[in-house]
Amino acid sequence: MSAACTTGVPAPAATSAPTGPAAVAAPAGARDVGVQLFQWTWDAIAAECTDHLGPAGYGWVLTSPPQEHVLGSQWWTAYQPVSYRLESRLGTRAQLSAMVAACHAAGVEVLADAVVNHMTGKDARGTGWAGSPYSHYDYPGIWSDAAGDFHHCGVGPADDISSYKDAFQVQSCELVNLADLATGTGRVQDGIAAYLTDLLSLGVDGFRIDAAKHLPAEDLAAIVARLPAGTRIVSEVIRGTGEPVTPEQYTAIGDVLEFGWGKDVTGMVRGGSLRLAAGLGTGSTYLPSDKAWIFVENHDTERSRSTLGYRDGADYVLANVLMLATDYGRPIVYSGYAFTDRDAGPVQDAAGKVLDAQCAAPVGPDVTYTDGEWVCQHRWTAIEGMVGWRDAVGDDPVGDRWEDGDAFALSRGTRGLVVLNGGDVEVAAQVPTTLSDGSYCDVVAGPAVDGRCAGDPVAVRDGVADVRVAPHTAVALHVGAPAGA
Ligand code: LAG
Ligand code: CA
Repeated sequence: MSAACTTGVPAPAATSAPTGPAAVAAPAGARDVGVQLFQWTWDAIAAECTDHLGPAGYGWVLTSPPQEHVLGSQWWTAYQPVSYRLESRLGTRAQLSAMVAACHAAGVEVLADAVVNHMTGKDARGTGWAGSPYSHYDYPGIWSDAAGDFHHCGVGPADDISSYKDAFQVQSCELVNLADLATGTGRVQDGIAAYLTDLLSLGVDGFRIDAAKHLPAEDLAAIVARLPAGTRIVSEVIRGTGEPVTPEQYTAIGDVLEFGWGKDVTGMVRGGSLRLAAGLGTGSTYLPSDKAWIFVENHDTERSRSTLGYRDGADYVLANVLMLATDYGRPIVYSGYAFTDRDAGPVQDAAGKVLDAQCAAPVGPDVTYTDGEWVCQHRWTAIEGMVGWRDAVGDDPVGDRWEDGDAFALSRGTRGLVVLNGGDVEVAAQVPTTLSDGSYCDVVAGPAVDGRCAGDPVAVRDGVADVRVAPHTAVALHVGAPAGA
């Protein structure tokens, strides 16, 4: 597929190897869409950056945790670090390094999931993926109880968090029995910073801080202060009603995941009124836009089914279209594999190494996926088309809004218009727009081939777009995708 046809935005020029995190920062408003490639191997991510993410206009990729982990087939072994060796069932250090280089050459930044609040959660001793021996509170050469490296909060019999209304418990007790690092000590801060610095030395651009809510903000700030300025940090702080630890407490450190957005769009869609979602992000209940990273789902909400997911088909696509159209926050597309069992890991070989992802064929909202198949939401026509749309509108703000029944439109300055129809009947409407007169391709319907739109071309005349939008679909036009170009 040609990038020029899809997006009108030229593929990024190959850049020389960046020298540090600041060197690859994207200009504000351009290529700011990320994708979480959940449980993808380093080799598979490298190929995806070159073949799809770069050409489609994705600006960055979030990987699963790269450090040595406990053994087991479940996906969540990655969230139980045994050491900070960059050796996991997703690949070796060399493969990780090669992946970062390949992604950078494709114009895609790399963020790693950094598990720094805790180590393992098993009471029995064991050996990690790379052969390191460990027990619950002893990681030879790294952390030990003898050195005071773990919290033992003394609440309840097992030191587990039992109340999220108590900040001390949330931050100093154990999250599901995971050995909680004493992140207030200089020794632990140095050790964690050394791990993150090692990742930066391979060219990684920044980090999702896993379970950031469970680290006091001042501890995380002390760790981040040990990293070079410009390192991208996005803290995972799940917003909870009435909880003392809030996402806002982490904004001085870097950016923060805004869980409210995906939760609210899901509630509106499930309640049958997508139209209400038009205004998401305009109130004051979320993080400030320049700090917020938004998503329809992540690997946890996909499993708890607390948000829309791939099984929701057309409505899930609409939520993604809206996320990519809004000027609130920075969007992250999620891409995973099909599952029935919540714990099921990705497909592995006999030794437990994850097999390189290969997208199901075809992919899209109407496909039924077999367990283990890679759903590749980031390649779905409508989602990929909207990534190009977003790159084309850049930092133009949301302009005129329009609505009619269950349909509504958002425009972004003079560069893009999207019309979403959450209802059960087709909408045919004259939608006001500041796009110049002409004929445009609908990029939700698919990329143009040889200058011919995949869907019906849409005419704009005298500041009005003449659109037909089928039930539970969207139509999106932008200056980079004129019809017949
Ligand atoms: C996260 N963010 O704060 C991750 O997004 C989330 O996926 C992680 O939980 C969690 N924090 C810890 O990093 C995942 C699974 C848990 C799993 C945990 C540790 O959702 O189910 O716990 O990773 O692997 C599992 C078992 C527990 C058990 C624990 C310790 O499910 O029953 O107590 O392991 O053995
Ligand atoms: Ca903690």
